[in-house]
Amino acid sequence: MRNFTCVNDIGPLDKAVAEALEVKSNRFAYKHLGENRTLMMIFFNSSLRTRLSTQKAAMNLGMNVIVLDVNQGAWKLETERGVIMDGDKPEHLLEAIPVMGCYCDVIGVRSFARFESKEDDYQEKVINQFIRYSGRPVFSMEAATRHPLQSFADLITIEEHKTKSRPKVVMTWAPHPKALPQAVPNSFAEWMNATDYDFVITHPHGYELDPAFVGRATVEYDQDKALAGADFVYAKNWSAYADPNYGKVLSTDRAWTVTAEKMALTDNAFFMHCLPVRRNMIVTDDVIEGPRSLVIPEAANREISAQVVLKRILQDL
Ligand code: AN0
Ligand code: CP
Repeated sequence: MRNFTCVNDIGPLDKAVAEALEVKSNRFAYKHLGENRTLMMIFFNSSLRTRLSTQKAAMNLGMNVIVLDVNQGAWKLETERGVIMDGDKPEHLLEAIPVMGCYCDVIGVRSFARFESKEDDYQEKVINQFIRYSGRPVFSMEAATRHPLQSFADLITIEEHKTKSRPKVVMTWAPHPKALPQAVPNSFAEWMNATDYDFVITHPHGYELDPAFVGRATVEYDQDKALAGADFVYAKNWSAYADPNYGKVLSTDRAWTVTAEKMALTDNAFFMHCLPVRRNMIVTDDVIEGPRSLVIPEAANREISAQVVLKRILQDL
């Protein structure tokens, strides 16, 4: 593997899941693969799980790790070419990227949608510049439109817990006070569409995702109907995608919060969320703390998804 930014980069999902389970059962089997190799993780945005799980995965493979929080201690970076740099940004990404590439063998990048330009976000301008100018393999630690390490961990978690060959997986929008990217729901949809699961998306009117990500999913605007018979409930907030409301919060309607009453409509479904989660906005305390909540195993599988991706990148260096 050279770069990892979307589901297509991982190849057949059955093989990827089998490899993940093998890595999980013996996570130190490849501890020499990363010897004298350096991973550089670049964060333009905050993170708890991604930074810890990816560093742990790299250490399992014997790698050295450098972490840079761009907004804490590094020079502020200009990202647009052609700008007269007389403002507050002393350095351009076009120098910073190849410089970073000099000090490492593999680069992970977290760069969320900025909601300044839908075009820029959906063209993945930042991570694509890393791919183009770093001279190193690059993987996404959540870019503007996708969060593939999360989706891969979600898939592993579903495969570990499903009791039917084709489970019903329902991704539901849930309320949140701040404008969040579409990366997690886009990516989850992209990965679910690559399985043969029964996949349903439910959200209020106005929260339609990019049709390229919705794909073969069934879209149901009635959350109760969508939840009926579900085996997995995947909750997530996202801001509006459609123009003219791109990046806006249109509703914080707590009728969409995942409660025990909502979960009672399902077929004793598991509850999933990528975290961080706002309790009693997205999901009630009793549901997230309940016996069907998978949020912790899901987070634990982030180490595994990262390790499979790093292992494949190292094997192809
Ligand atoms: C981010 C998001 O919704 O994309 C990261 C999730 C993994 N969430 C927040 O910023 C709260
Ligand atoms: N799920 C996830 O990516 O969490 P962090 O934002 O804490 O990395």
